[in-house]
Amino acid sequence: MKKDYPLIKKQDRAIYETIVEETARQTEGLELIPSENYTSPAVMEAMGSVLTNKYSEGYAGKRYYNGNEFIDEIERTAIERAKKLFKVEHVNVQPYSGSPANLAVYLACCQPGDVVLGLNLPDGGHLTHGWKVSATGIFYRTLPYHVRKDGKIDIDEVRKLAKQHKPKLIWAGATAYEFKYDYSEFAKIADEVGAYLAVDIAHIAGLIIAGAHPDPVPHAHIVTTTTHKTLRGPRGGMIMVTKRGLKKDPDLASKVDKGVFPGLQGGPHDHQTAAIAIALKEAATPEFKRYGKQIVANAKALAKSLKKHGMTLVGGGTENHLLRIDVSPIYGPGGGIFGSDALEVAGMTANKNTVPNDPGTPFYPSGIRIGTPALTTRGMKEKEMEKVGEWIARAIKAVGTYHLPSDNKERAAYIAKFHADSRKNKELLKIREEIRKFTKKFPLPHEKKR
Ligand code: DSN
Repeated sequence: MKKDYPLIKKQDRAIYETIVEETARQTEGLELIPSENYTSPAVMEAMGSVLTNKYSEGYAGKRYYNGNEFIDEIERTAIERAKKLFKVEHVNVQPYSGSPANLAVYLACCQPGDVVLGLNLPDGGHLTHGWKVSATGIFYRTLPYHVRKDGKIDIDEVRKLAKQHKPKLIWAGATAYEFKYDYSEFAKIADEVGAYLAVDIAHIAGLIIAGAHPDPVPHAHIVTTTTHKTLRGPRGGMIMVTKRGLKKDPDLASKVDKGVFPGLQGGPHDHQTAAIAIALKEAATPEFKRYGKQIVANAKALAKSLKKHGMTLVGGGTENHLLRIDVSPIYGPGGGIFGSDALEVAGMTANKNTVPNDPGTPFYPSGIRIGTPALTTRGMKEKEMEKVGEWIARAIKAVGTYHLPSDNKERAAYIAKFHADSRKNKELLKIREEIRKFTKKFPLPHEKKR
């Protein structure tokens, strides 16, 4: 299926041209951002459907607008599919994305000012797990726990903080974490202090379905996820309430629903709900299980290749879909920007990221975060990961002489010069050409013949 946009082309040349360019970027490069993926043509079709025209504030059978007979059916289908797939009691499929889903959990479980525990952002935690500049850190008394030197969550610190501060809510989950979670230990701690345990599986939802990561559902009260990462659906979010959640608080499902609407948002995005339903159907297939397992196998193969080519990895490797390269041995503190920009020039998209005990800052971190969900969707396997690891290492080393000036005033000019130089760097441009040729063998889902 070729993706043309004849109507946009005719009506709005400027937008058309940028879509064409973005399509080429997604096609000819290697997408390494672990929270991105290529969704299916069916999901994209739903996103462009007439469902985007409808308002449907409320829930199925209890709407504030008329004309929702078919929207109700779509939302019920999405909910039933999610309940079956994740084996949970209650699902809300309306959150616009992961951050609002998480904020709705605070509304359901806490009063403003209540204590909440979450993984520290520079250690890999998400903004919405209580980081100080997020609404969650502004309206609630959030306390961070950390990872140990080996990169794994310091569960003893979680227990100590919980006993000392008696949180209402404990988050387990991360946006940059390479290891499996001990959900049963989190659940014990939550029980010991009477807290709700919310597990954010945004990054690993697809791995859980595939059986490639432990399942939090038997342990958590609430599980939140985005739908566009390893789950490979449209951008969106879901909140799930488990049997354990309803046992702790029989009103939890209705508190969650009220947190989403009217707590946080008005009308749901019905085109997004239909696309989520489609993605959930796709995720229930044996093919998807193979996909989830291959993501992890690929990440392990990529870790092996990166180490072979001299890269230092946080925690020494990975148990899931993502890896962080600690580039401080190459660029010194705060040099992640040199690595991630060099990758971009070479045709690989990643993001600079903090590493545990980062000597830099969240804006100038010392790591690069990469992952395999999108490459795996294109059909790449372990053999290709060996090559990808080599390209990454070559690109990082190609600009290995750069170091972030410690003087703030010198930084802007230094980085501007780096940008100009890196765009002319022969080794990076050579890698880019090699990758452009290589990606032709791995079409995106919408390019495949059907
Ligand atoms: N969840 C983040 C990521 O992992 O990219 C974005 O908020």
